[in-house]
Amino acid sequence: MKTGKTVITDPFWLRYRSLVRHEMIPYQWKVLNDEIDVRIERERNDPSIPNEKSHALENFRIAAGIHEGHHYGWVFQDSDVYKWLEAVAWSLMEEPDEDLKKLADSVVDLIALAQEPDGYLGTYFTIEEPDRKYKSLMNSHELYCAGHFMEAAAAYYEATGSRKVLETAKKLAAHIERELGPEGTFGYDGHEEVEIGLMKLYHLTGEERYLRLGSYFLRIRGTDADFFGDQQKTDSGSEPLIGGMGVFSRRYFQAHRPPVQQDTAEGHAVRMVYLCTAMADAAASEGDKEMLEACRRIWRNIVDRRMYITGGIGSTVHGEAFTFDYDLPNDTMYCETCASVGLVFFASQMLRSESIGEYGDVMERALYNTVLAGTALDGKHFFYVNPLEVNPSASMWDPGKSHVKPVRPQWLGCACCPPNLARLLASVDRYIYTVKDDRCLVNLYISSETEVPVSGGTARITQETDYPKSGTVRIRVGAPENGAFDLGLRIPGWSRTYGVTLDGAAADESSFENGYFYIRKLAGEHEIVLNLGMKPRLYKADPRVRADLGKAAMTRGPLVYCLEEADNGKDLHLLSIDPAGEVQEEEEKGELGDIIRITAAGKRIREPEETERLYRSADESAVQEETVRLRFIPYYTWANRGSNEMCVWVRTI
Ligand code: FUB
Ligand code: ZN
Repeated sequence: MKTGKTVITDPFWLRYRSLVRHEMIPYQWKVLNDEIDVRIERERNDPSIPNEKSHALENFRIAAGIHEGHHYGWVFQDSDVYKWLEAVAWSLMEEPDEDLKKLADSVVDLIALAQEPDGYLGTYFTIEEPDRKYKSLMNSHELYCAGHFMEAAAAYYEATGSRKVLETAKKLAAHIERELGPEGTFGYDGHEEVEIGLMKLYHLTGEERYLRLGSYFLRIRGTDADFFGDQQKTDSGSEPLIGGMGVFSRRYFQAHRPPVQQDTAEGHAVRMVYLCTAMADAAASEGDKEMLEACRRIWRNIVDRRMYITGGIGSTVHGEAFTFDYDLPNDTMYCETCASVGLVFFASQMLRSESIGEYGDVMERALYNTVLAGTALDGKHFFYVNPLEVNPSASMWDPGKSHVKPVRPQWLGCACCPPNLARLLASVDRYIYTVKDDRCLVNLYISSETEVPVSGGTARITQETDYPKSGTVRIRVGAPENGAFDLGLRIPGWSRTYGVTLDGAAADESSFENGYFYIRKLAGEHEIVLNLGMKPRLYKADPRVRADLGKAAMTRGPLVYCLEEADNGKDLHLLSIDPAGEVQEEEEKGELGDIIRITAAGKRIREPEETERLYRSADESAVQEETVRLRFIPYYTWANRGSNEMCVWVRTI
């Protein structure tokens, strides 16, 4: 069941929503339309990465026959436009704007013009290699782009009622169904996403064919002996669609076995979580137990062994991928912004099947840390890769760390992350609640007003909070007198102490179940107050995580903190924290926004006076240390003061 429109009134999130609407969307439009001169950085030192311009909208104009020319950019460049359109849709739902709508309508017109009469949509193949359509699905991203268009179309239709966008998406889905559906040629995309798009079309229209086609792609994946290899043998294209992909095994594409038989998070991280998002959606929509079980197993593997404390995933730049259990290096990792966006999607879909607070915890961890860190505070610079430790000299001189950027670029050769981030931030209201039968889960604490369907009518829910600065959340409920529903408040895993009152009296403590505190059988008007302890807390990693042994990470509420050179001087590795020392919180309104800064007792190793000897005997080298105060800032605010060192994990004294 869907909630009604949720109106966000929260200072923390209103700032981000306004940033998306007034900075990101116009800025990204100008970049996608090649209207402004920005420095487009390659995401790593790889000269084959196209970085002269975006050309994303121009590709559509050429495919539509409006302009002449060639396709430029990645074979999946179209998806940048679709994600932008989706961000616009969510933003219009929040804040109607005729000019923006007109602009977006013109983009819909352009997309429809670029669509071929039979429904095919994909500018690269229309312009450059029409005979190669669907012939090289390992790398072509045709269905990936289609999925993003379907998602955008569903959101844009919801926002504006545009028949054109919906008809264009349906025509595309019908084309895919004809060509690659159960009656067509066997095949699935190397990058999962169309499955999510089809599910969105299903939810929007209620037409079962989209659910069936999405499930079909999920089911046939990995059932073949070597589908991608076989397609390559007959591929007529002279050049590979994406260079260097030959080194990857089927595991990279999650095609080493059927998804329902997979147990661990393998391969490209974004693909993995998009696959899981679609499977979890199908599981919730169809009650498919096998898919739910697979999602549970993969979830456990990610959360227990392969996820960073920041909610980042993907331990290596090679294939932007997962590696092996407990391999979580802090300075070479990938932690792509899109991967954490996908983790939020995955968690949210799991909540539809099971009311388990951990899904909300991970959603919150990814959202408030890696996802938010993906944008600079100005909304016009973006991280693709979100490190937990940075030394700008290493990024500059170590070719193995060229992907670890110390400051957010204005744009990237592969620009998948910036519009992905925009569409999530613009739709964050959709992740606050999960409503099922007569149960409403409050997953995120964000000041807002909403209406949820309950038996006997509609319940109004108003949240007031200054979260994540404060841990106090005041929730007012207005439910039908003759109805009754259960409200579940997520008690975050990080919260040691909490209290709940109902109309001023302590609520029944036995109501805690799987991470949610339930106020049961609510009818009529009530006020509930949740108090979460927000004291800063140090975390340690499982000792099997080599990179974090002997180190601790500072947190406060859902926020992970970090040290930056700007506040602590150079050579952050010389610093250590005293876990028993005094910790202070300071409210600060400045260049990093409205934050709580944390200071803690620590030490700094003094550099030896004699600098000639790189190594000295252990018995003559007692380190000299001085007492210092370590100054921590929220991780999401790092890299907003120029290039400097940063680290999340700090040695303990
Ligand atoms: O392949 C399309 C997108 O580009 C992926 O999701 C990102 O990881 C980047 O490789
Ligand atoms: Zn990305």
